[in-house]
Amino acid sequence: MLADIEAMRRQALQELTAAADSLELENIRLKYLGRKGELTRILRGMGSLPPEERPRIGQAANRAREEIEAALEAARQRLREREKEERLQKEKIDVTLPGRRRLRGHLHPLNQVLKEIKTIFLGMGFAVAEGPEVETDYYNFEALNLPKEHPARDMQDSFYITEDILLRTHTSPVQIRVMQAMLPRLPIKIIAPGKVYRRDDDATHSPMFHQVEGLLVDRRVTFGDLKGTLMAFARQMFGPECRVRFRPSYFPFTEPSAEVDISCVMCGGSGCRVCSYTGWLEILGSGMVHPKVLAMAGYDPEKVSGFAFGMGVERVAMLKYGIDDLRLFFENDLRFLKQF
Ligand code: 2U9
Repeated sequence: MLADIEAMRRQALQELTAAADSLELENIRLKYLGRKGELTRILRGMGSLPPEERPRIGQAANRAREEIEAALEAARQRLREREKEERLQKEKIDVTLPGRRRLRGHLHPLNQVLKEIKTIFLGMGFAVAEGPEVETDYYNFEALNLPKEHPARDMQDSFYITEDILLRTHTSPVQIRVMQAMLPRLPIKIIAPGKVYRRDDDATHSPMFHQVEGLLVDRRVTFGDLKGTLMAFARQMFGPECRVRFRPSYFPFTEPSAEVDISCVMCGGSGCRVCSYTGWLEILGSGMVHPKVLAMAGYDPEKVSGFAFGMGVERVAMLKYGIDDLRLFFENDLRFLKQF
C-alpha cells in the first residue's frame, strides 16, 4: 500500500514537471486528485486494511495529496510565467524604428493654377460666380450675339443634348445670368471659372477644359481699364518682368476685340522653340462688351460699358510649367502629378 502511494506520488510529480499547457495540467489533476482519480482509489482500498495500519497509510496519502497539490500550483505558476514571457516576446515593438509616413496629397496642378488666378482677381475686387454646365442655346449663344446660323458658332463645335440644350462651350452664360440677376445694379465685377465642353481632341485641345472668364460692367469702363487689369494679372501670374501685347481680333460678343500675348516665359522674348521664335505667347482673348450683349441683358449701352476676357486654365498652366501635352492633366499619372 505504501509503495503504491509512493509510486503514484512520483509519477504525478514527474508528469507535472513535464506538462506543457494548462489543459494537460487539468488532466493530470483529474487523473490523481479527481473523484475517480488514483488517490481516491487508494483511500477506498483502505477499508480492506487492518485498522492499526490505517492511520499510517492515511497520513501518507494526505502527504502525497498535499505534495501533488503544491506541485500542481507550482506548475500553474511556471506555465503562467512562460505564457507571459512568450506574449512579451511576440508583442515586442521596436520603438526606435522610424514611423510610417502618412502619404500626403495636394491639389491637382490645374486647381493650383485656378486658385492662383482666382486669388489675383479677388485681390483686384472681382467676385467669383458659378453656373450650370448644361445650358440653353439662349444663354450659351443667343444672348452673346451669336444668333442661329451665325458663322461664328462653328468656332465652338458643341455637344448638344437636344436642339435647344447643350454643354456650355464657354462660361459666358454665367455672366449673362449674373447681369440679369443684378439688373439694374452696378458695378458688375466678376470672374466665372469652370468646366466647358467643345468637340475637340488633340495635344492642345481636350473635349472638356477649364476657363476663367471675367466681366466688368459699369459707367465709363474703358479699353484702358481692360489693358491695366490684364497687365496686372499677367505680372502677378508670370512675374514682374512679363510684358503684354494686344493684337486686334474678333469675337461676336466683344467690340473691339483683342488677343493678348505675354512675353515668352521660357526665353523672355528673345525667341525659342516654345514661342516658335516669335518671343510672344498667346494667353487670352478680350474686348469691350458688345453693345448688343449689354442691351440683351437689359443694360443701356448708351449709359454703361464693360470689358470682358477669357482664358483657358490648361493653357495658362502649360505655359507656366512648360508642359507640351494637355492630355497629361487628365491621365492621373502620379509620376506627372507628383511634380507639382
Ligand atoms: C459677356 C460678354 C463677353 C468673354 C471673352 C474671350 C474674349 C476669349 C477664349 C480664350 C481661350 C476662350 O478658353 S478659350 O478657348 N475666350 O477669347 N472670351 S472675350 O467675353 C464675354 C463674356 C461674357 C457677358
